[in-house]
Amino acid sequence: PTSKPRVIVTRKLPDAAETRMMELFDTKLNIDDTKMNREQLAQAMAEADVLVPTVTDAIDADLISKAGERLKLIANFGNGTDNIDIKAAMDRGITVTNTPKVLTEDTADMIMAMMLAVPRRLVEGARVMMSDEGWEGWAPSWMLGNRIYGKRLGIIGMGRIGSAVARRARAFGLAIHYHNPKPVHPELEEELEATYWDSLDQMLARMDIISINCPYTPATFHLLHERRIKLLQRGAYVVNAARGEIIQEAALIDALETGAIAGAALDVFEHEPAVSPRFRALAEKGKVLMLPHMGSATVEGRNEMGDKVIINIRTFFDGHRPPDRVLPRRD
Ligand code: 8YV
Repeated sequence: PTSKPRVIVTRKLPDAAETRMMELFDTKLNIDDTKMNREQLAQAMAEADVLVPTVTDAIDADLISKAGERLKLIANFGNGTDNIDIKAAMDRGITVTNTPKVLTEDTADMIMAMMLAVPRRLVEGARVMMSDEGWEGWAPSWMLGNRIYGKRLGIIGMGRIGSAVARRARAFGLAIHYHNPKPVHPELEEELEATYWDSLDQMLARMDIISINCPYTPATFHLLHERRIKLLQRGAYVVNAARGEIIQEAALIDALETGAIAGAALDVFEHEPAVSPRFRALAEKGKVLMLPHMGSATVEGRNEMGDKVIINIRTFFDGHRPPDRVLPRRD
């Protein structure tokens, strides 16, 4: 018997985090990094004092209702907590934490790369250089993309990541517009020279680029649905490194196939890791850039996420409120 909390980690984490967790807690790791199925998750939740899941583990109300008496903390290795039913956890007296802030800048960097890549045809160009045929040489009207500078960027969700994107985008000469449940602090709005749109519909109709930066909640499921996608301009680009479920994917694909919008850069998908073959066909044509949910994937960021998980667990078992406690949303 040990007085250390029993911590079960669902996926392989950075080495440093795992080593530290082994020292501090009675830790069960997942060295193979094989995704746990429902029964394995239920088993883990029956034995653990603390579960450390990731975005690939759906910790729903049903699993939570079957959790063991001793499960007291779900310390998510990730910022988004849409994988966890926080209300159900709270009702059972289980605290939920996440790993905010440490992945903000990395994710914003990736969003900028995505935002530039499709209009400026980065992948198409790189593909030419890697092909057997090779490069035939410069030509005045070859590989022409679309200008970014001076365009209007509409950010859906001006939180930490949205603001970090806005700061970068300003340096690229983009005009910042945003839609949020409510306007951000006037000082931040002034710093970003950002224009607030109360009406998402009205903003969508006027933007050149849309970046999705809101959390996925019941209120944002298919926020960008068919009718709203139809409001977008013909030359518009959509960037999504938030959650796939926020876009009605079938409607986005229709708009891309018919040329109703110009392109999309997507790091997340509605049914990931499955991806529609129609998306792949669009990617072949350079209309879509698809990335495998790697927006926050840096060595530094993952280590810092590990540190956060550990601090949250330690603070909790020291009898204090963990720094990154997550409460259920009111919407
Ligand atoms: C993480 C993410 O890789 O943190 C998030 O919300 O989507 C990703 O950046 C993932 O959550 C790890 O659980």
